[in-house]
Amino acid sequence: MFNQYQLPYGSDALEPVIDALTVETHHGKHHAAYTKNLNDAAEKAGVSDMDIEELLGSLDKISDEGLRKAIRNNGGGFYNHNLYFSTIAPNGAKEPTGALKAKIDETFGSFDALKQKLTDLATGQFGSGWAWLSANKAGDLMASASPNQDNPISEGTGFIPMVAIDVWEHAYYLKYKNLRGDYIKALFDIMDWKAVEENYARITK
Ligand code: MN3
Repeated sequence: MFNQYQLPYGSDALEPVIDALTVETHHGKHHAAYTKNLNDAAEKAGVSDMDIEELLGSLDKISDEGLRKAIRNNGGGFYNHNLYFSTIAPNGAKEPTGALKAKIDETFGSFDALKQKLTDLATGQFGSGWAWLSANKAGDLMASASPNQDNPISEGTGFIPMVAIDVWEHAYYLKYKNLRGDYIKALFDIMDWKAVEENYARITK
């Protein structure tokens, strides 16, 4: 059984960056549907007890093509949104510190350069998808983008995502309409880098 991340903040808590109706629709409808559809497909495939990262990293072991596709899409949707909603917050830490900050500076030059890189990847992702900051067990960092509900785990990169930028239109269209760039710029204002640092510590432990 896979459990949807429950928001520790109210649906209006991310205003004005993300409006309450978008949070309610995104978390309460889209994310909830991915979770339900994942649980249905996982039960049929006999993989309900697997860890989600392990499951997304071994999709080729699911022999039924329809179930494999359902778990790739809905398992990705479940996992990606758990990450997205758990790394944004009304009063999150505005910048990384410690080991993560040092690695960002080493890899990308600066925190601002990383934000620019993620912005370029997110605005450049054609159609629906995501931009990511990921880490591997050795602590290396990778910035990348994926289509649909894919992510660096289902793509077999060996990296685990720790920052998720959702650029599906359902994430921003009610408020930002076609202005994806404005949404991405604003999204950085509510990212919680303390939560990201906790992800980095977990991935590299
Ligand atoms: Mn979404």
